[in-house]
Amino acid sequence: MKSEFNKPLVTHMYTADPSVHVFEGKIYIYPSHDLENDGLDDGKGDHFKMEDYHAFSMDDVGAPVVDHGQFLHVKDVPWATRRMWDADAAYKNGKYYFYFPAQDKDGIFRLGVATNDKPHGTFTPEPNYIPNSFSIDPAVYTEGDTSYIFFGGLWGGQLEQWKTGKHVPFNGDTPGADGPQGDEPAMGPRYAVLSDDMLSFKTEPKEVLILDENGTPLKASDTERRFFEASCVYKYTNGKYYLIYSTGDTHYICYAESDSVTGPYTYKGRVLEPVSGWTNHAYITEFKGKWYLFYHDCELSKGVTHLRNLKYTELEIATDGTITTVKPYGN
Ligand code: FUB
Repeated sequence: MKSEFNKPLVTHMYTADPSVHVFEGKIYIYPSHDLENDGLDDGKGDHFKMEDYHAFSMDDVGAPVVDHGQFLHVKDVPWATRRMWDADAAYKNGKYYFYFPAQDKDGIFRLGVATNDKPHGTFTPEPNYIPNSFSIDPAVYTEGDTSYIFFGGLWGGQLEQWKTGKHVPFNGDTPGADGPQGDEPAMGPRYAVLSDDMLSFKTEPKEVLILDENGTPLKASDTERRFFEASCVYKYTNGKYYLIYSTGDTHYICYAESDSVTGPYTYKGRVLEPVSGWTNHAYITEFKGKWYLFYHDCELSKGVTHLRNLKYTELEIATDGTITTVKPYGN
């Protein structure tokens, strides 16, 4: 195991929720930026106070990490007020696109997009959020001419408030009480096809189904396997698609397999065991024929859940797509 693996990757600021792409032959990382604050850890995410994004790059695995500086701040986004959580970048038609969540003036999470002609440097946000967008954790997967955006997160991520397809506010005290319970099917992430200009949804958001080994949707009570947040998709060399996601309150990163990018996906197992801090969030990327897992934990802050740091390690993936579960602190 290389010495740079499983160590804080960025140490001069708190970084979380990696999204990672190979752009211009380098590894580009677009994390969230955690800030110190005294928000309540109340299951609604009030302690995750984030207001800007920095881009980072590495010329190669193990090379120094370059901080390209802040490229988007909430004050520059006309519709957004706070909580710039997990985001993702994409490249198409000679342009770079950055998709991010934020709360609007009514406290409702929406997804925004900003564009640039380089993978770093100032991104220009669209003046309005993406129509029909909601919840958190956007992740884009492109194949050929088609780009899909996956998104959604429970509890503070507000996905339950959209379970009917329309927004139903929730003012209760128990996070998730407005979502499915017990034997009811758990909620899956949502996906939409992006428009050709990448600035809007071409299709209505639909649910991504995650099934168990019998072909039955995972149940809400199956909290060690059901989706909670942080979904993203990659295609492996066996031609199959893999959805990875966090189980939130049980703290695992799991994966599920499908022959189709939009699912249904079948649960396969765990990618990553729990890390220090409450949230677990990961991204899988191929670089020069090897596969890497980027994730975060709270090593630098000594366990403060809302002050996280990125880490990465090489993944072992078998030819049939089976992932050897990463135990971040050894056995
Ligand atoms: O960073 C804030 C939230 O924590 C993210 O949006 C979630 O995925 C979790 O990592």
